[in-house]
Amino acid sequence: KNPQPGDLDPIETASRDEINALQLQRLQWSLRHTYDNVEPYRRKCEEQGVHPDELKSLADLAKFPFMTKADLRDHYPFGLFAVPRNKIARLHASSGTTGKSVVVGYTRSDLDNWADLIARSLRAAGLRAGDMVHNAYGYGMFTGGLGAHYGIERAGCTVVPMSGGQTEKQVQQILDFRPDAIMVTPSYSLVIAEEFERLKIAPEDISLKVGIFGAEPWGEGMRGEIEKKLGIDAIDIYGLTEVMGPGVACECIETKDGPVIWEDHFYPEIIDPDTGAVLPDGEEGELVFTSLTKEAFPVIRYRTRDLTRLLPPTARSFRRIGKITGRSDDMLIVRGVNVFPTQIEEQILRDPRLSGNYQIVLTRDGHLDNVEVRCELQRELSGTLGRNDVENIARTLQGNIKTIIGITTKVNVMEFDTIPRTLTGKARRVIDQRPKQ
Ligand code: ADP
Ligand code: K
Repeated sequence: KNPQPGDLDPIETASRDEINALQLQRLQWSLRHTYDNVEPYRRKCEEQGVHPDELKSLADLAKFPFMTKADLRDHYPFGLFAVPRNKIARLHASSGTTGKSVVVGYTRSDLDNWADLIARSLRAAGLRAGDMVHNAYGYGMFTGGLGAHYGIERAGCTVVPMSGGQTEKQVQQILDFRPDAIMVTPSYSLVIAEEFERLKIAPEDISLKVGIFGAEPWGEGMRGEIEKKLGIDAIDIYGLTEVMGPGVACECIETKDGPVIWEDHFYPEIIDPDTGAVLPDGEEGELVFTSLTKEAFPVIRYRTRDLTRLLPPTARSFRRIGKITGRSDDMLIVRGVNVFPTQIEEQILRDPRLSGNYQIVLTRDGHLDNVEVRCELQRELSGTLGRNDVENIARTLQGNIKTIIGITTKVNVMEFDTIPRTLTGKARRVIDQRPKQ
């Protein structure tokens, strides 16, 4: 399990001084590159009266403006790219705060770095060239599937590009091909584990030795359950589309004590989400990332909205992130997919027969998240429609949510005024009954 000489990139065991020096040099390049080529960010800097020349130390970064999801929405789709469109080798997308998704781009060199960092993450998870990896992250516009795919290849491993869904087939293929590792969301790994149980296959008879899990929060309880049921080491990988995708940070198998941030490519800060002030390491706040090497879509002080802490180095010279304890916005993560309540609201408002009042109820059924959308008929229609009409409204809404947001929901169309209003007039839109991690 322990890394052998040659398994690690030299910077992974470098001194703090060496890391800081590399970070400063790359940060100066990244800030300048963004300022020169991303007009909306340059304007933000001008408004705040700061210029990249003023970045003389890492701490000076605190003077520069943040980037947020709203900036991505305002400049949808390509307005924050720092290279001409014809230099973009690939696009990916994630969910935005309104109907528009967040679109990100990569140059060839960005894709190269991404593959390198996933490969480094796999080595951190104890994998070596020649190992076989079953990749059950969704392929497509999501960063998970293809991001992991090219990194698995880069690590010299055999990739099985399975993608998500079709649990029985996933399990059959694992039995037939005998992969060493699996990459998948933690919740779906337990669905796969259940299928093994159903087939009466004991954990020690499953070929998998390691699983690399991310895209949604999970805790030590879930780690224990996954490890026991699949007979593996369960490793936490963290990332987000705007910053790159999976592989911004990954846990090491020697310590399993929180994802190690690949600090030679991403500079982390923790801020107070209300004031924006930078907090010392160890204190809980909002995680902020600045990309150090990205060409196509550099981010400066990108507010992830993930709440966590920065922890001191252990297995590598880089700092780690603690468990993600929550979010400073209202984004929900449903089976690894990011969902904003306003996206569901937008689909409800498309149907003039529905009043705008609604509630989203999240529950966990076995290991998977279930979403119920409760909405109401307009006052004048209430009590006038037959069962078929009401079911029709529900089916249409369910279909629109599935096509546009990508999640399966149960839609419940109710009579007018059945969803409770609060005295403040501000409805409680989300009822999250999923067990806490
Ligand atoms: P990904 O496909 O890597 O999940 P997205 O952009 O769709 O990328 O979602 C990113 C968000 O997912 C993060 O901001 C965080 O809230 C959540 N997330 C990703 N990985 C983890 C993880 N290992 N632990 C907790 N939350 C995670
Ligand atoms: K996610």
